[in-house]
Amino acid sequence: MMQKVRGIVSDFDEYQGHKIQKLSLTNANGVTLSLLTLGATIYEIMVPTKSGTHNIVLNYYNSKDYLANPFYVCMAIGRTAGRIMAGQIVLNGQTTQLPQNEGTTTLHGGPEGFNSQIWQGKIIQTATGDAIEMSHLQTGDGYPGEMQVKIIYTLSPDDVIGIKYIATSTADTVFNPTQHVYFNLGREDTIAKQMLKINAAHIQELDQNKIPTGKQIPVKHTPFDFQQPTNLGKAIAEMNNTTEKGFDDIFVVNQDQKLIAELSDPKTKISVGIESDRNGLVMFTANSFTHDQMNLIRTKGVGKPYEGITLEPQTLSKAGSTRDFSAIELKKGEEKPYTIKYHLHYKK
Ligand code: G6D
Repeated sequence: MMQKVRGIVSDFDEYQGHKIQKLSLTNANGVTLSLLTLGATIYEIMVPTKSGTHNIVLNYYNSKDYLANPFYVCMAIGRTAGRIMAGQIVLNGQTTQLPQNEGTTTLHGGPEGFNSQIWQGKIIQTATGDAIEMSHLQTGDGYPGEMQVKIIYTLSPDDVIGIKYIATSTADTVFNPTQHVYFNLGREDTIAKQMLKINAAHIQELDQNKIPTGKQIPVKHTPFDFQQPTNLGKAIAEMNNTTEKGFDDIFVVNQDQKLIAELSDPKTKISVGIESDRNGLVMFTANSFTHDQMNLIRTKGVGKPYEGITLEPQTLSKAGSTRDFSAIELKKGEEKPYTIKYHLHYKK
């Protein structure tokens, strides 16, 4: 009988007078998923390898480090991932002005987004063993309606991490959550030697504020073509003449295959397959990581460009200049769950 997944809760540290807890799940293979109640942040994904267990996500020494910079490292993102032009949402003909936290844009749910909240965490029981439930009543963020949010994190006996976002609101609102996980599957400071495959033939055209214009661009014969496993160092080098000097783009994923993307490291033999029930994937290669303000454990207290790569499943925004929010609308009292899965593979 396969040993069930076990969950434990421990104290991590304090943030602004609040106790921050760490909740962990471990399966019989020795894989561990850990979360912090600050920002429903994925703190560790530990996989067993020949040379010991390896953390494949970026993390900090302290809770305060997570909010000391604008990079949302491994944090839950919501109510809406991505950027909202002029911070204005239009629902039922009504315009709501949201707080703007990137010039005139609202980024990642604004200044009171999911990442900035302290969530209630608890271990719950499921058929395959323990799971982690993070819950929070999202109010005061400027969005319509009070939103009760639950995020259920699971680790299966066969090494699949599941994240299920469930929300209900007291008024028609918008909901497009994601997890801003920075993966680094190798033992190096950067992801340059890692390979990426994305099942997407187009990216969204973005304006100078990184707002989707509504136009899609074919990736064929461009540095954005990851339809076959592609070396990230080479792809990033092809972006050297751009202002971004790397990727920060929205891929229009084909949902005809189980996985929408796969990241792998040829040396550690670790790979992560991304599964999603939505049509968009943001990829950001940490181009603007700074030397200071980033007390990252991997690089002993500093941040380095390309230290990790985010793969953020979400619903493609039609909004942009079209102001159409129908794709991410959540009607009053409606429940519209979204799921992300990380399929872990490694060599023991
Ligand atoms: C930068 O433009 C990028 C975003 O996509 C990313 O989410 C953020 O850094 C952390 O603003």
